Amino acid sequence: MSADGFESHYSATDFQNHCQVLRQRIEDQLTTCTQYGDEVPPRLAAAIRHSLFAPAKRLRPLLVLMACEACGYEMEAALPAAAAVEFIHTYSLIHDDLPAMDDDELRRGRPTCHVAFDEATAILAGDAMLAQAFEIVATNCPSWALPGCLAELARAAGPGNLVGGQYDDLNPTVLEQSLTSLERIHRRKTGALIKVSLRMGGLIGRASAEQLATLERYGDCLGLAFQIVDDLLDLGGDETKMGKKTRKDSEAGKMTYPGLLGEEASWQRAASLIAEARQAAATFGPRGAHLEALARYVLERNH
Ligand code: GRG
Repeated sequence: MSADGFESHYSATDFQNHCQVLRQRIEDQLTTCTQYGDEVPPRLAAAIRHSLFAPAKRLRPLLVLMACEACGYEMEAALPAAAAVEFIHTYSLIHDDLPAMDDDELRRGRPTCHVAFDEATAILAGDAMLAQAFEIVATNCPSWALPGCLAELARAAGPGNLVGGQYDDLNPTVLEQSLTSLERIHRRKTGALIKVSLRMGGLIGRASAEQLATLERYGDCLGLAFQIVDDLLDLGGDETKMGKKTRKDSEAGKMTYPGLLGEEASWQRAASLIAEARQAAATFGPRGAHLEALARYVLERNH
């Protein structure tokens, strides 16, 4: 039993080792997905690989695999969905970094796609990755999960979630300076992809309705906590470890959790969300141990 009262099934080292094994499987799947033929312009392929294979945590694909595992199903079946969600996440980072949006020069420790290549190439690399994500799911997802995965992934990436959340984040109004509107933005901009990762893993893992609801609750808490920690790291994190410019949001006067709640209360809110996520993971018994450990990592991460 750990100091905070939760039973720990794995040591931190065991968990890190397990994540390394899963990450290698994810990298292999991403490599397979980027074996392009002559019809793909080489420079476009290079731009996609530049952003996709820069050092990244692979949080969302890990969630797909761990959710499938929590339901007791062979996680191999979830690898294509795991790759697809990383394609969509990477596309969103490439477009977010463009001059028309966040205008960033550093991402994942590398020059952003439009800096390393050019703006048109970065836009097209993102467009290509979004479309390819659906091809990956459509052609590789187990039949029982296919309609659900396609529809839910499209909804998470669409105007009511990822794109809508990004839109509101870019167009804040004075009226929106409240915790409710901040959480509304983040549930869509960051939370939706995290939640759909868990739901796709569950659908592929033949989860019951009750298990899917638990994964969703876990995802809700994890997604918000992830964003709060992101805001806190943006304020006090190490730029080299983060692989991107920090303090940008606070300097630009953007609405952030520490800005609205203060640092101490933000850490407390993140910790209580993570405790709730861990309780949800614990209902899967030992098979939920990796999800439980991952939630702990989200609170303790430094990049
Ligand atoms: C362009 C439609 C569109 C959406 C962009 C990704 C995004 C939405 C905005 C990025 C702004 C930001 C810093 C959001 C905070 C949460 C987040 C998505 C962080 C980056 O994800 P990580 O930490 O990164 O999982 P890695 O590189 O490890 O994958």
